This record gives sequence, structure tokens and C-alpha cells, in this order.
Amino acid sequence: MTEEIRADSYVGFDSITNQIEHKLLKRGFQFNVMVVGQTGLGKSTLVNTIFASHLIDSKGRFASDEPVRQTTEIQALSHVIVENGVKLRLNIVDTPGYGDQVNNDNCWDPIVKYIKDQHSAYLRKELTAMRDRFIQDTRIHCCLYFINPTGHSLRAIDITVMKKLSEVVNVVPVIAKSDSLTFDEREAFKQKIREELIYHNIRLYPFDTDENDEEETALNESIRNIIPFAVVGSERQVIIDGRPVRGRKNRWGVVNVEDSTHCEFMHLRNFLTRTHLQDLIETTALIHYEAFRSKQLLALKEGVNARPAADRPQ
Ligand SMILES: Nc1nc2c(ncn2[C@@H]2O[C@H](COP(=O)(O)OP(=O)(O)O)[C@@H](O)[C@H]2O)c(=O)[nH]1
Ligand SMILES: [Mg+2]
Repeated sequence: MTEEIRADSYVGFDSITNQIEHKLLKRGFQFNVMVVGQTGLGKSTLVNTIFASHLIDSKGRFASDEPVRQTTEIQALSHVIVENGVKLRLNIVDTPGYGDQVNNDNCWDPIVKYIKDQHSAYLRKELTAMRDRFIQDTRIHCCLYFINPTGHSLRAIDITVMKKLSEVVNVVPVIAKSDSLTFDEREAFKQKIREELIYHNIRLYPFDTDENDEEETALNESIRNIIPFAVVGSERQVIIDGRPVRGRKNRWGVVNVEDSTHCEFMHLRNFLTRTHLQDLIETTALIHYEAFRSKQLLALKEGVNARPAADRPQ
């Protein structure tokens, strides 16, 4: 009897996962990455390399091969990637370098301001009475911080800037131009950087929360073990085994950017576009944006209360 009732009373809401999935896939994902670091560390080149690695046409040739120019202002480059019907709009915000002035005080200000401005714009859209059903998201989901491949230690400015940035955005450190280090040097440097980050109490992405389940803890662990990514970028292609690939020729041979035995570019790309995409977006909304939002709303409320009663709207 009860069996029958169960069969008859099937409501069908379990199809909600399909409905949500269909809607999300149709809308696609917006993902915003920013690159930050000293001038000349290869930020623009890496941005170009990330896009190029997605732009290989069917003949195995690169569809885009733009020369890298000196970056003079904060600029966003955008590209839509479609994979099995899923649309990803990847925005990469390139920033001019800093740290090459005699006085580097507050050199991070324009970058922090840019990140906060995106939060502010999102909040304003959220608060309008006739808000759009879908808000265009320009909030930075991940900030790649470029570290000089000295092989020694972080510079004071790296520590200061990473600290400032980590208050407003998910920061992921990368070792720039890692082809200038041997594998042993690279490993030692990675270890040294991890220790220094802990020593200076810099809390970078990923964050552990009380709510983390086993799967999330494993996801966090997997990325902690590899950060900082030792990357190599290239604006040129070289021929390896008769095939053109993004690479760099140096005195000792050829570095194939997309070969994970040469460098960790592919790890970084997988991290961004495959394994941690959703988590970076979620963390931005739940931790960084939420902190900004509650601070703003509190200030707004206090502003209203501080006004004389006569001024207050009735
Ligand atoms: N050896 C090496 N050189 C690189 C790498 N990436 C970029 N470069 C070179 O470094 C110079 C500065 O690169 P650019 O992308 O303009 O640096 P940005 O100022 O950080 O944007 C250029 O001559 C690049 O060819 C890399 O991974 N390894
Ligand atoms: Mg640049």
C-alpha cells in the first residue's frame, strides 16, 4: 500500500538539478583573473600564453599571435571559450608593473582600488530597485602575484603587497620566468616561499572554514602542495618534433611551455579553468565580496543614524 502511495505521489522535483544545470550552462560562466607584479616579470606574456593555449585552431596553429607591448594602464582582455556547449567568458586584467620606482610606498593602491571598485559596482547594481535579473560580474576571482625568480627569498615589497591584496581578493603566487632556475633551485625556492608566507602570516587562497567537508579539504590540500606555480610564458612558437608549440629557446635547449615536465604552466591553467574555477568564484562571493558588502552597508546605516532626526526621511 505504502509502495503505491509513493509511486503515485512522485512530485518530480529531483529534476531540479537538471533544470539548474541547463540554465547555468546556457548562461555560461564569467571568470575574472588579474595579474600583478613588478615590471618585466612576464605578466603580459603569460596572459597572452594562457589565451593562445586556448586558441589553437584545428590545424594546430595559433589563431592569435599578438606581440606583447609595454603595459601602461590596467586593461582587461576577454575571450570566450566554449567546450561541450559550456560557455566560459575568461577575462584577464593586466596591470602595469610597480616596484621599479625609488619610492614604492602605496604602489599597490591603484590595484586594490580597482578590485574594490568592482565590488562597489556590483553592490550598486544589487541595490537598485529595478535590478537586472542577471548582474554582469566584473569582480576579480583570482589575482596571480608574480614573484621574481631570484631563488633566494621574497622581497619586503612582495610581502607587503600580498598582504594588502589578500584582504580583498584570492591571491595565488606564481614564480615568474621559472626557466631561469634549475629544477633543484625551483623546488627549494618554492619551499622557501611557502615557509615565508607562513612566517609573515599571509593568509592566501585557499581558505579553510569550519564548514569544509572532506572533498573541499582535499581540494585545498591539492593546491597548497603546488603553490607557488613555477611558470614560463612565451609569445613565440618553436618547433618541437615537427609541431609548433609555445616555447622558449635558450642556451641549453627548448622549454615547451605546455609540457608539465618543463614547467607548471599547465598546472596553473588546469587550476584556473578546470579544478578550482567554481571554488574561486564562490570564495570571492562568500568571503571577499561579503566582507566588502557588510562593511559598506554598516557604514551606510551609521551614516543615516548619525544625521540629525529632522534630516532623516520619515
Ligand atoms: N626567460 C623568460 N623570459 C620571459 C618569460 N616571460 C616573459 N619573458 C620576457 O620578459 C620580458 C618582459 O615580459 P612582459 O610580458 O612584457 O613583462 P610584464 O612587464 O610583466 O608584462 C619580455 O622580453 C619577455 O619575452 C619567461 O617565462 N621566461
Ligand atoms: Mg605588461
